[in-house]
Amino acid sequence: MSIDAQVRHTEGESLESYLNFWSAADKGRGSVAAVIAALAEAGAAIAAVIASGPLLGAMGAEIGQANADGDKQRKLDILADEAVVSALRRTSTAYYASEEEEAIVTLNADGDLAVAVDPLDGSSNIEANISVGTIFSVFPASPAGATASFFRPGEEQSAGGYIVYGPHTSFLFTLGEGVAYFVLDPATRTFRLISHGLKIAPSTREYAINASNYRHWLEPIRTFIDDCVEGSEGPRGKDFNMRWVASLVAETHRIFMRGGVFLYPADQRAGYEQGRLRLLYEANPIAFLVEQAGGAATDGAERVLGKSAASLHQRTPLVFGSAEKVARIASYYNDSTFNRSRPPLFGERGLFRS
Ligand code: AFP
Repeated sequence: MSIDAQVRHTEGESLESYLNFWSAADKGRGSVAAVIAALAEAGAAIAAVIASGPLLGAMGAEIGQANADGDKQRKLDILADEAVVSALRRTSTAYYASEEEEAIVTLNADGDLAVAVDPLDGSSNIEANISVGTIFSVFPASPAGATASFFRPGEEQSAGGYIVYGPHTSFLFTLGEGVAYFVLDPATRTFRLISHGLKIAPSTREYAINASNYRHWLEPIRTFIDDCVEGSEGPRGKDFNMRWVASLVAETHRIFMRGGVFLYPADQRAGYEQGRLRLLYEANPIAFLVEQAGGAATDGAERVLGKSAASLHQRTPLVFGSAEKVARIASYYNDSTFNRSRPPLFGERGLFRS
């Protein structure tokens, strides 16, 4: 991890002090700062429940309904959604979009923000005691209403971030001025600053993908992974390592801490034509954070932050992380002459080792 020198913030500073400093610079910033504080409060409450695990009952138990996206809802999904909504009700959030809600919910009609949230990402990992998280994206509310507030390019976000409930609870967010990294102090239940201006290592030898989907992938992804797997004997001329937690927040946090690239591409399974992850409350905030840290995020054809959602739970293929690696993967997509049986191209790829 490398950190930009920033003198105005000190390690251990409270989230409250950090947000007060930021919002004092401009009158319009207060409502965004209040949303970050509310999400932190909800996150601390969710972290406390997760820390108790099965002592509070079977939090990973499916409760019979499928959410708007077709995934089975678990007890903790609902609890997390309720914690987030009740915290946001006390802010100037006009519109709330959630993985757990079929449609946009109006919270405070006079509010000036629109907040999209995946309250509990990776919930299928709960019983295994593997990290799960909350992901969020904040847009200015549009005078044109709820839909227009969300269906716009991700680059118009005011803030984005995630909370990871792992061995400790980490909170990374961006207000468009770099990435701030906080950790929850369990003694005081307050978030304290670890660093400001977090950067993602530009290059990496580590990738994350669910390799059991190999046979469903399209040619560019298969070839990229084949090249990695061949390691020092293949066109890349070096060895790679692979990780897959199946929890987007945990993968993202690992990439922030030590570099790497994450891939959830489109594939040939029914329902995966646009990958698995959701644009509004997963890809958008992750892409915003990653770009703010010097990394990159693409759907293979275009920059994620240039995309506009056309539906609330829209999926998108997602590749993000170390900038050089993301550019390299995009170049596999852009190679229209791709044909694995043609050795010259294989050799040509080998010329651009990164
Ligand atoms: P859940 O919240 O249903 O566990 O889904 C999490 C997730 O959307 C994302 O965090 C992972 O990257 C992805 O699913 C893993 O899914 P696969 O099982 O397809 O690898």
